[in-house]
Amino acid sequence: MNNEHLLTSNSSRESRIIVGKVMSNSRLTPEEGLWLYEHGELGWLGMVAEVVRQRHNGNQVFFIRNFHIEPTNICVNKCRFCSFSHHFSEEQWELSLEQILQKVNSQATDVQELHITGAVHPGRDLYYYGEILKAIRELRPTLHIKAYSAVELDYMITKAKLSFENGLIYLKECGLGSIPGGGAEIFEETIRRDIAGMKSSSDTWLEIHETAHQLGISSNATMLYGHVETFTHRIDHMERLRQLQDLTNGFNAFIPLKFKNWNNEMEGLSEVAITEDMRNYAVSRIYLDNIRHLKAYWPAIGKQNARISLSFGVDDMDGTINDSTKIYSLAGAEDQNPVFTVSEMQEFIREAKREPIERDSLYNHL
Ligand code: V47
Repeated sequence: MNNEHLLTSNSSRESRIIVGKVMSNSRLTPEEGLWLYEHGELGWLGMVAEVVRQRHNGNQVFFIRNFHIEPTNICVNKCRFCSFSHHFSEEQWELSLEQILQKVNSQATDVQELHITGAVHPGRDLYYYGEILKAIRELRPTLHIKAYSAVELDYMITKAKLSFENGLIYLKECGLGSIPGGGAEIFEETIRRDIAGMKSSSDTWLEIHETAHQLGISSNATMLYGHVETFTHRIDHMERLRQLQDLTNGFNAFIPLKFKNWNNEMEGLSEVAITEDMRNYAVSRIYLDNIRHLKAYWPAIGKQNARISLSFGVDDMDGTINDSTKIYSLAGAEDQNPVFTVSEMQEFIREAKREPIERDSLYNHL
């Protein structure tokens, strides 16, 4: 029995049409995407997503040796879902440049990537963040710096009264390697205003990524799900990303981020079930036909759930992280000290019957 037959036996007309499209590598419409969320049976969604994953990435699962630096929790924004900023924490703090460099220095020399993201500090500017990049590059010239979400970039570049293009050119000259996917939240404007207040608009987020891509700076895209958004909002979010990717091809990976409900203004909301996480991975994999990698950010969902996600379209396990991020532990993640050694990661991927591939930030195999 071939795959197509397996996926369409005993099934509805809609599911047969969708399988036909996936098999012939044709694009799904937003209505079909919504149908997947509303009517797709979970096991079937997993099988269809796995067809797409295999087409993009064969049997390979990627990971990187990486660590995070979160420079401050002092933030001009007050997002209702955030447990990290000073608004919801007992203390305000900011790392000095010296402390940042100490953190870089304490990492093994074979670490490939540093991910810098944090809060939007009202007292800092573009040139301060440029100096951070320059100092890190001087210390570790081969370390790839994936830094500053579009929301941080919007604040610092606007404050410097530069165009996004010129601000990004300056940061690239200072050592910026790529841009992380944070700050996307949910693009639909009503929900965005509700959960993320006056944070940069969706159009601004997309414009900054588009400009970066045009300058040869690649990036990631996230989606915060499992709060007050609907399936229609998730499809709208992915549709906007899919359209931008058609133009630029600059997104490396899509990263669904599950809303965690500890210690923030939205703590009255329950977290969605693991089945919903898997449904979301599968639909993302099927719908986003032009973004090659789908990442399970294991500090957010836990290692065991990340393992299950490998059967729902995921091919990227992010990285070793080395206990260097607090964004999720403060929000109630299972892993309060997120660490994955390289051998643990390789074993983990092999247990899922996949081939572990250690990568650099641009997905070259190492
Ligand atoms: O934009 C904050 C999310 C993001 C909560 O590019 C929360 O490789 C759930 O963007 N519950 C920042 N999510 C982290 C981020 C990221 C993470 C991993 C990899 C990459 C990448 C990027 O974290 C924020 C927001 O969407 N977030 N608080 C919370 N309570």
